[in-house]
Amino acid sequence: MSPIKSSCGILLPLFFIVLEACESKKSPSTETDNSDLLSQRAAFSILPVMGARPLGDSIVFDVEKVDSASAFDSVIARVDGNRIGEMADQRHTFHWASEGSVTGSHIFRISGYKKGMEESSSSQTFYISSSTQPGSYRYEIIKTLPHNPESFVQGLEWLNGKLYEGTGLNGKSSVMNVNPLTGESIVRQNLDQTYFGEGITIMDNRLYQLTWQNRKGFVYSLPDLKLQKEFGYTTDGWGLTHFDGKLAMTDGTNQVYFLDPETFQRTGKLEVWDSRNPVDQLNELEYVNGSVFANKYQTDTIVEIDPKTGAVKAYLDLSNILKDADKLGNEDVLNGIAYHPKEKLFYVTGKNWPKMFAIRLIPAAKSGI
Ligand SMILES: [Ca+2]
Repeated sequence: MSPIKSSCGILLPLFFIVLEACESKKSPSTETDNSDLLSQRAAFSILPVMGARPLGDSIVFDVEKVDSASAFDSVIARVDGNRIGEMADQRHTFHWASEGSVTGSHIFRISGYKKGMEESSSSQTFYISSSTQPGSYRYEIIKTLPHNPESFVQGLEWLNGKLYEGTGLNGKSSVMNVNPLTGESIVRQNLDQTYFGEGITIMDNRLYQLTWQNRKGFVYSLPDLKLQKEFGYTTDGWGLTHFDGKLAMTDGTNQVYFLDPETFQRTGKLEVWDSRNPVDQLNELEYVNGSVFANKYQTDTIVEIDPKTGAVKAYLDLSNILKDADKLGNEDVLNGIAYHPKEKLFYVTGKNWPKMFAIRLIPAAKSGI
C-alpha cells in the first residue's frame, strides 16, 4: 500500500477511510479547560464510505451534528468543491452521483457558516474505481526490427513515417530520428550529462522531451532536432504524449497530468484506477484513437486508459516478447510505445533491447483481473 496525504497533512494508508476534522478559522488554544476542548471538536461526524466505489454509483454521506449547541446560519455539503446540498436538521443523508466524474480520490466536505464565515468543517476523502472489469489484448508480431542495444529508450513516436526516440541515463540521453530498418540514428541531439532524458511527444511539428528528476523539459524543432526552448514542471518526468491540444505526462504514480503546450501550466490531472486498485508506475505513453496506452514500469504490461475517466480499459501482457535467444545481457525493462496510424500497428521495444516489434492488437475476453 502507498501512503497518501490528506488535506490535513496526515499520512494515511490507502483504503483507510479518512475522517478529518479541520477547525477552519481558529488557531489551537493553549488553554485546556473543557469548554475550550469542546470548542475544538469537529461539529460534524461523517459515516465513512467503505472501500473504493465503482464509477457511476450514487455515493451516500450520512452526516450528524456532533455538537448540537452549534448554531450555524447554514450548513453546506460539497464534493470536490461543488455544492451538493444543504443540511437543516441534526442528521442528514447526502447523495452524490459519481456518473460523469472520474476515478481516483474525491473529497466530501461539510461546512457550517455563521454570518457568511465558515465556522467549522469536516471532510472525508473517498475513492472511485473503474466500474468495469478490464479487458485484455492478445497480439500478433507483424515485424521484428533491429533496435540499438545502447539506447535506454524512454520515448518513442512516429510522425509522417519517421520514427523518433528519446533515451535516458546521464551522459547517454538523446533525442533521435531513427531508421527503423537499421536501428541507427539519422539525426541525433545529445543532452548534457546533467540531464536524464525521459518521455517524448511531437505536437504541431515540435518535439517535447521530459527529464526524469531535473524538472526541466526541452522543445526541439523538426526535422533538425534543434533546441528551441526549455520549460519547467513540479514533478518527476516519466512518460509523455498529447491529445486534444494538451500534453499528457506521467510521474511514476497513478496520475496523468495535463499541461498547456505553450505555457506548460498544469491544466488538469487524472488518477488511473482499474476496477479494484490505483494503477501506478505509469511510464511511457501513447495516445491512440481515444485511449492512452502506458507502459507500467518494472512490468511487461501495457495499460489502456480511458482519458476521459481515468478508468483502465484493458491490459496487454508482453511477457517474453523478447526471446532469451535474442538477449545480449544488458536489457532492462519493456518501454516504448509508438503507434503507426497508416499501418495500424504498435511499435514496442525496451531499454537497451536489441529488437523492436511491430504488433497488431487483438481484443480478447475480459481478463477478470
Ligand atoms: Ca510514445
